[in-house]
Formats: sequence, structure tokens, C-alpha cells
Amino acid sequence: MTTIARVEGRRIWDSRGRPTVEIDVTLADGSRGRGMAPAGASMGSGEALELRDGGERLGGYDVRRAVELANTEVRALLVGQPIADQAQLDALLVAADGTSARSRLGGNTLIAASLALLNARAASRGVPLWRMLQETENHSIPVPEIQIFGGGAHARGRCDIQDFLVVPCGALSYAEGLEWVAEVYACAGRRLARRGQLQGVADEGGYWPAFQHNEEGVEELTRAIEEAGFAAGGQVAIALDAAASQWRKDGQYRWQLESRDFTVAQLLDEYGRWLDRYPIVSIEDPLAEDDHDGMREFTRRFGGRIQVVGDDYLVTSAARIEQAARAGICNTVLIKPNQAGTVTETAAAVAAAKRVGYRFIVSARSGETEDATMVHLALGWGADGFKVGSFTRSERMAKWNEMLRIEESMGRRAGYRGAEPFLSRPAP
Ligand code: 2PG
Ligand code: MG
Repeated sequence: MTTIARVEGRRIWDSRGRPTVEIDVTLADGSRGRGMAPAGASMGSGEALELRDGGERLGGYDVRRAVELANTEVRALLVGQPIADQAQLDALLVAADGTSARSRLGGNTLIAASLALLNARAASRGVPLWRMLQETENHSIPVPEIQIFGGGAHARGRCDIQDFLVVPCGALSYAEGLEWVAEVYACAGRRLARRGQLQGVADEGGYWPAFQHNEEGVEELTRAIEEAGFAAGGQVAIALDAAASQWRKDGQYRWQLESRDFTVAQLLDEYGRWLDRYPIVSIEDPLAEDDHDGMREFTRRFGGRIQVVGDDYLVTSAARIEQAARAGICNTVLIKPNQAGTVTETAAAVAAAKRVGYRFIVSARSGETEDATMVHLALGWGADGFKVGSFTRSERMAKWNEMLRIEESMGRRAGYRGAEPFLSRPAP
């Protein structure tokens, strides 16, 4: 069994031009693995904390302290350890941090180290990471959820709903699904340009949402799918991330864009109206992260029709997933490794989702890097979907393209989950 020979941390820059942590692990057999920490903008309050320097420089986002810790404490902890057991190595990191919020070493330091160790182990074994992670052989590619319009915290609050996404559920392969999405993305841009509403892109590469009201986003998306030549719903369906914690203030839900306030009952009625009018198959964080009653009622009313996804609500926590399942809340989990802090804790959340019969979607963050490890996690763990942002900008395309290469490498054995996740919905 080979051991860890070197650990090198450095500061790199993410897709928003902010500093982030990168860690390289080199093993005694010469194999190398790299981990990069992504960063969210609409973060759940239960996420592992990022260690940032604060102060005036770089908006307080610098990570010099985190990099220093990687090159001192984390290095001292890991060098000389056998690489065989990810859970054991992650446990060492978690114990060294010693806080429940991961605030001492930082969730960003921990996830970069943990991903680097994972990638180094796969390199040492000489197998693609996705294959190393599989418990049983599975060649089914998760369905991509691809953002077309980006709002909320990723567009300075220009509209309230955060992500307007498409799901190419009727395609026969992942490659075909991506081609369909390319047509829809281009078509949505042409439609905006025709009306003088094309104003660049938001943080994840989706078009800037120059809409008059939130419903215009879903309406436009439906039209773009149709104008691109696809059956809205049957071939290309719609998913939303409402990220509702971002627009609840003092216990009140408010859509700033149209100066509209909602009680929970009114908001549920509005969602119900949208579900009747548009081919929506999935809504993430429809209510705020602490609105348990609202989330339960939403799941009761709509969980038999659509994916009810918990992101801020579940924060990739095995304990929260089990609690939600007991309370009948959500039926799908968004999985973000940096919310959990380490690969092992993320894997525990995936195991919890499988245990309670919830589907799961592996997701990138709004602040990303060129790293495509999350694609391997999604496929290796058997995710139903994966969510990476839009169909533009290379920190996003690096991930979509990585899955294309993997699909090609599988040859005729490759399957595609397509409509399957939406057709096999468990009862809420
Ligand atoms: C989300 C993610 C990705 P962020 O809310 O699902 O879209 O955003 O990384 O800002 O939390
Ligand atoms: Mg979300």
C-alpha cells in the first residue's frame, strides 16, 4: 500500500475571479491527485464554513490563512499516512479541525484536501475515479439539469427565482441530450435578442434575467424549447431552483421584481398554477430552509408530481436527510461536497438518500473551477441527475464535456437515465 509523500496547497482563482484553495497530493508511488474548493453564493446556513481572511483586501475573500493551514497542519497530518482508506483520512481531517461548522481549518481547505486524496487514490489504482467509486457496475449516465436563465443571488437579485433549467429527459443518450440543450440555449438567446432583452450572462453562464416578472422566465423557457423544435415536457422539460431562503425576509415571502408578497398558502397556489401551465418536473428549495411546515405541505401537495429537491434545506447532511424523510419532506436531495466538508461525509449523505428512497442530484457551485471531479462522483455514486450551471463558460463546459468523454469510453454499454428519474417517482 502506497503512502502520502507530499501535500501542497496554493491559492487559485475561481469563476467569479475570487481566490480559492487548491491542494495537490503526491503519493510515494508517484501518483498525483488534485482538489479545488468551489464556492456558493446562495448558501444554506447549515453548510460547512469557508475559511476566508476577511478585511478589505479582495473583498475579504482571500484564502491565505486556509492555504497556510494546508501547507502546515494538513501536510503534517497527512504525509506518511497510507492512502488506502478515504474514510480514515477524512476522519483525521475532521478531528484535526475539531469544530462542528469546520470553521478552524475551513470547509474549503477540507474539501480540497479530501478531493485531492480521492483523486490520488484513483490515479494510484490506475482506474477512472467514477469506476473506482462504483459499488456495482452501472453504466447509466445521470440526466443533466442545465441552466438557461440565471437569477437570484447569481444575478444581483435581478429576478427572484434563482435557476431556470432544462432537462433533456426524452433524449436517447447523454450526447443527444446535450445537443438538444445547445439548440435550446441558442434559441433562448435569439428570442431575448429579438426583444432587446439580451444583456449578457449571470454567474453560472445562464442569460441575465431581464424579465418583468418571475413567471416570464418559465414562459420564455417553454417557448424557447418549442421554438428550438422540441416537445416541451416530453423531450425537454423544465426544472427550477427557487432558492426561496433568499427572498424570505422577516418571515414573509416577497418577490422583489414584481413587489409581490405571499403567505405560504398563496405561494403554494402560485407554484400549483405554474405546474398546471408549464412542463415543470422539479423544484428545488421551493420554501425557505427553516420553513419545515411549508416544505412539508409543498411535498404533500406536489411530491407525487415532481421532484421536490432540498439544497439549502438539506445541506448534504445525512442526519437532515433522515429527519426530512421521517417528516415526509422532499423526495430528492441535492448533493454538494463542499456543503458537507469531506468526500466521506458527502458519501454518507448519498447513502442516506438511498436508504430513505430519495433520488439525488450531484451539483456544482455558482463559484467554480475547471475541476470536473464532481462528474465522476455523480456517475460513480449512481446519481439520478447532475447540475452544473449553464451551457457556456469553460468552468461549466469542462464538466459537461467530461461526461461526454466518459459516455464515449463506455461504448455500447452506456445507458442514459433520461426520463427515468421522473417516471419512477416515489410516493411522498
Ligand atoms: C444552488 C447553487 C448552484 P450556489 O443554489 O443550487 O446553482 O448555487 O452555489 O450559489 O449555492
Ligand atoms: Mg440550490
